[in-house]
Amino acid sequence: MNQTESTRECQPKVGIIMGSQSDLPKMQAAAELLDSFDIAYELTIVSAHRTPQRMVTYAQTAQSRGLQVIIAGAGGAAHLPGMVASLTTLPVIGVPIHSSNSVSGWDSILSILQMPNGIPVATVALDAAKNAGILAARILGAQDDVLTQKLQAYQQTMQEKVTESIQTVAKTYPCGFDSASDL
Ligand code: RP5
Repeated sequence: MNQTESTRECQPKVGIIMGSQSDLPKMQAAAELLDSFDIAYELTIVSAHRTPQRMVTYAQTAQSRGLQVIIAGAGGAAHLPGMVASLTTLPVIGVPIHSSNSVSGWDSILSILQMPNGIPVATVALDAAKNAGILAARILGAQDDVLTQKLQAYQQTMQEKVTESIQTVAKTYPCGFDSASDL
């Protein structure tokens, strides 16, 4: 493999950022999901409050560096996703983190969710970094048939698992619903 091919294959399409290393145990689920779909990403720490200039530089250079989606996780006074969204036109997915300085998690949920009109952040559930990865894959999949097929296979696998669990439960709790239909 030559250098050009190597560079192209490693070109990150998704930027995963978080306010602190303490967020990583939860945010790594987004990275694992992207790995499973062979989507190249970069991952680093960008703190809105402790490294504000780094946040500005990261967000303002993200698109020119080839990123197409940003996943931003933060806890407590979680300003990182919203501020990054204000500094780029890329789609930003926010992950509220239940962190050491969270009151209950609602603080970070509402900080990320309640954005003003004009600057949206696609907010996933508390600690739901995996869903942020899936959402990033879906955004990229809109322009990528191979990725769309992988996403369809992923959903099919989930459906099959639920079907298996329905059959398992039905053995213990028989019910008329399933026996009366082909569902
Ligand atoms: C937020 O403060 C970070 O995103 C993290 O969730 C939280 C706590 O950070 P540390 O004090 O653990 O570095 O900005």
